[in-house]
Amino acid sequence: MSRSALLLVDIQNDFCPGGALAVREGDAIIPVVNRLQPAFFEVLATQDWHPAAHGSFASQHPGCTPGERITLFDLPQILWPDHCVENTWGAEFHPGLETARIARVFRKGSNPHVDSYSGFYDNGRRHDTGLAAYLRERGIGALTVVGLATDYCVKWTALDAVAEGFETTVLEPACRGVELSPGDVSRALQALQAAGVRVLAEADAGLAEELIEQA
Ligand code: VGL
Ligand code: ZN
Repeated sequence: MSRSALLLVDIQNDFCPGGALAVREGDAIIPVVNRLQPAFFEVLATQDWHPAAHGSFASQHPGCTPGERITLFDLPQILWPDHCVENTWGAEFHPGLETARIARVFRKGSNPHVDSYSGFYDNGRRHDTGLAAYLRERGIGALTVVGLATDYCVKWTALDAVAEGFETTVLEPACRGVELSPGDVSRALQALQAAGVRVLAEADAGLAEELIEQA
């Protein structure tokens, strides 16, 4: 059986209640995620890490408000509140997250001109974080993706993982979404399944843990 890694996506203060881009119940995943960690060969994380003047921030576009859609250097872009600004509290991992086992952190979103939802590539697929090469070097063939937010960074990370040939699982009880429009989370999960990602749902949570314990 191939080595399996757990990828913690953007479990940062700004995506949790009290943060700038709070995801409903974002912090509810933390005990679940902490419990899962020891079952994996390796634990990795991504961190949304923006300069203060990032182009995805509505504040950088006079007259625009968060949630609006614009074109940013030829790519469609949803405007967000200022969030996960490098070296600020909002960009730090949530204090409840167990970080001692994290072998490596892949930061994304540092280029002010392009957003980066996936932990593998920016939205224009020009910059590579090195995650795919890292997994291959370590002999990791399977990736379980958990974290925030289901409909953005979890979704695009898992889609890239499966496209890169990794056996990819998303554990629904260990993810929460933004839901800018109602139904975004369920549409994201459907898109993941259609792409060949194994999505383990709430009802399968016990099963998910069993599977992981056997891995
Ligand atoms: C995310 C919106 C903007 C995420 C990051 O982590 O899902 N969403 N930046
Ligand atoms: Zn961001």
